Amino acid sequence: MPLPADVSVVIPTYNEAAGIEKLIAAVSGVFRSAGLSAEIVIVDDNSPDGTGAIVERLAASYPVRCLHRAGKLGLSSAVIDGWASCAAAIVGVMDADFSHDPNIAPSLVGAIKNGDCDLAIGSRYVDGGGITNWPLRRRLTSLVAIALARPLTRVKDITSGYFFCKRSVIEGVKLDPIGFKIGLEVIVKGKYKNVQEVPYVFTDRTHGASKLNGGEIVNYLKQLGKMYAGGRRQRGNGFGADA
Ligand SMILES: Nc1nc2c(ncn2[C@@H]2O[C@H](COP(=O)(O)OP(=O)(O)O)[C@@H](O)[C@H]2O)c(=O)[nH]1
Ligand SMILES: [Mg+2]
Repeated sequence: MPLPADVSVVIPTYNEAAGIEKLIAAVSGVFRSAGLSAEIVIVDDNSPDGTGAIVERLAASYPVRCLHRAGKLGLSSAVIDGWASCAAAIVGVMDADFSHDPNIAPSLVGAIKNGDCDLAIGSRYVDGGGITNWPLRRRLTSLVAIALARPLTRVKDITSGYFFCKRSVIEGVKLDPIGFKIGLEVIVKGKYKNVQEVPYVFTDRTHGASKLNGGEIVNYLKQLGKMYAGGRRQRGNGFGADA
């Protein structure tokens, strides 16, 4: 058996055929340039546009493998299934649509590797971070979503979908697969001492269509409701330098 990579980055996909090769090339290139051994784990939900087959083909040229699921089962459960298949000491997640700037991935992983934190989050809401070309409605939704979760944590970008953590942060933690916000699950329930937020500028997708719909807002409210009901207030839970 080959040694596991230092880092496994899970990328959930549903109909991302148009941009997936470019993304895999970019992510693997960024890690290689930073001297990090990384595997990319695509979790594809039987995309009708053939994303899964494209990834299978790319596995000959890039450090990527594809987990195939039978149908569209949701973003968070895709990430959880992806992580369950990983052996690396550091695991992470990013979207397939270039919204999450691959260039900051080495900084996120580096912050964990050099002992600064156990959880490193790509953040739109710390100095240097931001959002381009999101319609006003989407920006407002994001700000309201964050305001609603504010009492749960001191992390600024609570709904970030771009982060890395030590495996131990999520090991044995029951993550609820509801909805889109796997980051919130990890931020609130994960076992970590220190967290760091690394700024990046979120760009809206240029290929394909968003899978976020009104139903996800309801799911988010359900997810929050469960967290508040569970009394999982984590204020002061191991927050370190960044807080
Ligand atoms: N495997 C899987 N991936 C999904 C699903 N829904 C969304 N995704 C992926 O999750 C990421 C985020 O979705 P996206 O549509 O960009 O959401 P948005 O950025 O909030 O508009 C993308 O890489 C999608 O392809 C799903 O049900 N299953
Ligand atoms: Mg997106």
